[in-house]
Amino acid sequence: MLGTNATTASLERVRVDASEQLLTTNQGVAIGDNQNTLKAGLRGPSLLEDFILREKITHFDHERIPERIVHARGSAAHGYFEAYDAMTQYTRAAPFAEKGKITPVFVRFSTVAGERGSKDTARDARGFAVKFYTDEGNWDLVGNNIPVFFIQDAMKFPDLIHAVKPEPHHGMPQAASAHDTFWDFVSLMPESTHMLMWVMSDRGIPRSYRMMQGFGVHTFRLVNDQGQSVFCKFHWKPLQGTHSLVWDEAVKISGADPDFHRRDLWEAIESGEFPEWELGLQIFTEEQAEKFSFDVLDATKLIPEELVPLTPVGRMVLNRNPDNFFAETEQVAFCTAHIIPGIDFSNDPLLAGRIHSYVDTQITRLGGANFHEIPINASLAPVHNNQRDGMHRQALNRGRVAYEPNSLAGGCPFQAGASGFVSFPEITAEDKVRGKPAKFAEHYAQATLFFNSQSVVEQAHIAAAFRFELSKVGVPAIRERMLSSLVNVSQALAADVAAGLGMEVPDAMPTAIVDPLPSEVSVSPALSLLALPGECGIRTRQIAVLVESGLHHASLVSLYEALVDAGAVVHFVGPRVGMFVGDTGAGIEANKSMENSPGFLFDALVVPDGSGAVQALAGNEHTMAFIKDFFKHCKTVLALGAGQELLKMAGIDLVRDKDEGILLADSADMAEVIPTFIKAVAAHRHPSRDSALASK
Ligand code: HDE
Repeated sequence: MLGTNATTASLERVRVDASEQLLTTNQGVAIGDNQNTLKAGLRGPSLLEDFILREKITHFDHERIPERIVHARGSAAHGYFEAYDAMTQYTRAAPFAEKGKITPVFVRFSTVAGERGSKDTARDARGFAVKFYTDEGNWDLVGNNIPVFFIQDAMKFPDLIHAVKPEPHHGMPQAASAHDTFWDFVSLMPESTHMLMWVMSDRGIPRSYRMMQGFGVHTFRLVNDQGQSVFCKFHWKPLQGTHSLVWDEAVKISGADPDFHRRDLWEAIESGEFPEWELGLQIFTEEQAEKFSFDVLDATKLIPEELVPLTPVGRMVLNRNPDNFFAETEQVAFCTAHIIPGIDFSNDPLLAGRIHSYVDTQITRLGGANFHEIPINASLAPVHNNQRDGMHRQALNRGRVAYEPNSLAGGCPFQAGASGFVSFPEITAEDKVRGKPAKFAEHYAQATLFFNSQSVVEQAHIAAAFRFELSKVGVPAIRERMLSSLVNVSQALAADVAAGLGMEVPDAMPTAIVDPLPSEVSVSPALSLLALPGECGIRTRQIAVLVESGLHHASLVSLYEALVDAGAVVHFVGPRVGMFVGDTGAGIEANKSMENSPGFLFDALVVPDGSGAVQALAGNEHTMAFIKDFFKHCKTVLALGAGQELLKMAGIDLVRDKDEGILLADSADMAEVIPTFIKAVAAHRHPSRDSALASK
């Protein structure tokens, strides 16, 4: 079986396989008739004694549990983490104890604002929650795909979420921040500006869960076995490259395939293409942190990699899909309070609120205090304590002792002392206050750093996203207030957005701090998606090959073989599904149709040679829209021989055929064009063709 690890054995106990088995009630009684209610006569009333009907309906009536208040829509997979080296110098945490150590993990990715059945490709942050089943208990690293957050203090979280969720009077819009209440709130909260820049960038619409970075966001502590501590930030880097959609594509995909990211993750793992991430740590001391121009306890700030570089410490591979979506993905309960010896918290006030929130919400969602016993949540390390009873208790704790100290059970279970979890003895002796440290008052420097670190195309996409979102805001004063905040980030950005809204650029919003400390870094290439090293080949890339009877068969066969060899997933897309006959009389079967799978669902397009096929495709109502989206979304297109005519008909100006990623070739030249095509697809997209550049 694909990807076994230590969790496979522990979950085996609850796996159920009904093959060759009789249908039974929950009490194990075999059911004779699963079609008809018990009645007094064939046309008579149904009988109350029908325990089979009543058990079935009663269970059905209770099949739904409350969805998560945030991150309701998600997808998950099993896998493992492998340490590159022992990190004992910094931490005694079990996963980093020795080189090559393997720790099983379960990872859930999610959107934040949308409900459980909402679309995958909404503009939003993405959750990136990792449960490590370590030898010393469960450690949950509950992160996002963006390294900063909207707010500095947990006190504001319910306000933020109430503002972004559908407006309470009419329940709209679903899975979208483009509405008045969200922008009202964030425009009054300048600390959210940095995170807004990330969400409005293409990071807010990832290509795949497999192609996102992950971040622990907060500053955490590492503690070694001598009790010495350093600060650290956690970063996950996808080995598949970090790639995003473009907005027009994301909107269209949400209609054609709301499960786009869920399907992508599932299919990759089913086909043995296991996604992989490298874990990197930014390690720094408290003394270093004090000198930074920002506060490391402020979750709206990141630490530029130029200031504290990443130390790669291991890799994570996801190699097994869940057996059951509800039992695993839905019932998994992550919690920032789940830490293990060697990891500790910092005093980030946002983190403090999270330490409370997760268990609290899960008690409602999972129906009581015993959800740690649900198989997906159970620790692989043994659990012994004096907690007892409660709803749905599974453990059969034996004996009469459920207290400590005791003599009747020989003092067991006994506390571990220094070998157990010991909180880092940080010295704290200050007045009880409600307030913020001075550096928290600086709200714009890193928003500007982010914007200035983007390429021209990325900046144009950020401006377009602000324009789109604010154009959906009905109250002009909110638009204006947000613009006045953006002036503090970049005059050019504010001007661009204002022009798109038909407004004047207002005066800058007054800032909370007049004389901020100078930033250490003014440009950080690591913040630009397009500047990230991205040569990741074409494994799992979805390539559409248009097919129709009369196509040039030999050229497609050689292309198909080369692409499959390179790990791509090739789809033959026809005017309908089923067989088509090529020029040699050989058949090619379309597994998709242009109607059921529009062009924007694929990463690249091949238009076949063969005049009969081209003529028939030209007459199909879907062909032009199918082709145009590849061009619009700057994806790679290869047109062979007569197929080039279709590009012309779609309005693609072949005089500009030098455009990056538009490849024209004769069927005779396949050997030459295949490597060029593969290279172009590996580039993901060709931003030099982006229409946003036209106005630059
Ligand atoms: Fe969460 N968050 N959060 N959050 N969060 C939840 O817990 C909360 C925050 C994150 O796949 C909830 O079980 C508060 C930051 C992820 O199951 C809830 C605050 C980051 C997931 C909750 C934050 C996250 C959640 C809802 C501010 C990135 C999904 C259901 C103080 C570092 C985990 C649940 C999964 C889920 C509270 C802010 C990430 C309500 C109070 C910052 C990935 O407890």
